[in-house]
Amino acid sequence: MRRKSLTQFLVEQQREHESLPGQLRLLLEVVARACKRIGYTVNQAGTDGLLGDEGAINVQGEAQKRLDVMANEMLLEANEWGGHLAAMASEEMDTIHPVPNRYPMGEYLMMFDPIDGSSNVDVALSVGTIFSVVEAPADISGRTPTEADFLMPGRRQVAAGYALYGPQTLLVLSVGTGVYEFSLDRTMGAWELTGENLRIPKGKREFAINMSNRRHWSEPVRSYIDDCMAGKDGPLGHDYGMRWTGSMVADIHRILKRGGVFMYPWDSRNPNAAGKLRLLYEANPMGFLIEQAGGLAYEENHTILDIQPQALHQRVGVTMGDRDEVERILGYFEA
Ligand code: P6P
Repeated sequence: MRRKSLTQFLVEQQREHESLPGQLRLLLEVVARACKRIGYTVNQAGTDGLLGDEGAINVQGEAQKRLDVMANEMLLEANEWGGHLAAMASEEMDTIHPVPNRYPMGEYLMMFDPIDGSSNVDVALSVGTIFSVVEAPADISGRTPTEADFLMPGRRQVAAGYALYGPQTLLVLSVGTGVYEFSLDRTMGAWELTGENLRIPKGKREFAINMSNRRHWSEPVRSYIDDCMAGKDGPLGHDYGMRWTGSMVADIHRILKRGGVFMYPWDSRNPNAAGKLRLLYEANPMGFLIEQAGGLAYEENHTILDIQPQALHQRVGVTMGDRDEVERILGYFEA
């Protein structure tokens, strides 16, 4: 049977839910097309000589990959003329990118990480693009957008999602009515619906964390992971598996499909920065999807989506995934 296209899905969502206005539907279609282009570029990077560093350091203090810069340009170029957005912000850009005056200003703001986990590309491992959409402040059309306009809690997101460039090229998104997965049919270049209303499978005893950071973690995190490592004879009474791919998109996708929990917790290396991951470009959009799929997303003992951002590139500690497992971890913070 023919699968639904992304367009048909979004038109039906718009018809059934007033939460998907026409402008937002069109924005998501543009983002999907840009992600398709990024996916092709990533897939061809080896033969097209696009691997390696750009030779610059981004605002995060990370070596910028050539593909980080290209993917960022692709998202800016694809989204600035459509009249859906007032401005964009990117993990790869020092400050925001207002829509150029030659184009109409729209009613949404979009934040994105153009290629999350980009160092994986050089060794042919999965990477992804993460995006987050909020409604712009009502008065934005009469003025130039500012960084402050982006500093909204993740609870205000009207859409979020990611593209995963791996063995399959996938687009996973939510507009607040559940999580939906689309697979790229390369013969037609079309996104086809392959997963409806994804729910995190319960009971998968598997954690994703970079174990080499153990000495930097807080005591509750160390105790939880040590209890997981103790296996079925330990306090948790179960053997646990572990996965760590170096790409949040790949780890979160596995959790949406197979269960488990993802952690990049606060660590002592840089106490002011809380954790490594960025609130606006990684934790909020992924936290939105995880909650939409029945899971929980926390920084220590408070929900990520309710954090009031103080800065565009603010970092945050992250624990998200299976509701029961996250609640188990919360118990270590309350002990
Ligand atoms: P580490 C990629 O750089 C990223 O932001 C996430 O996608 C990923 O989960 C994490 O950092 C990997 O960090 O310290 O293990 O390299």
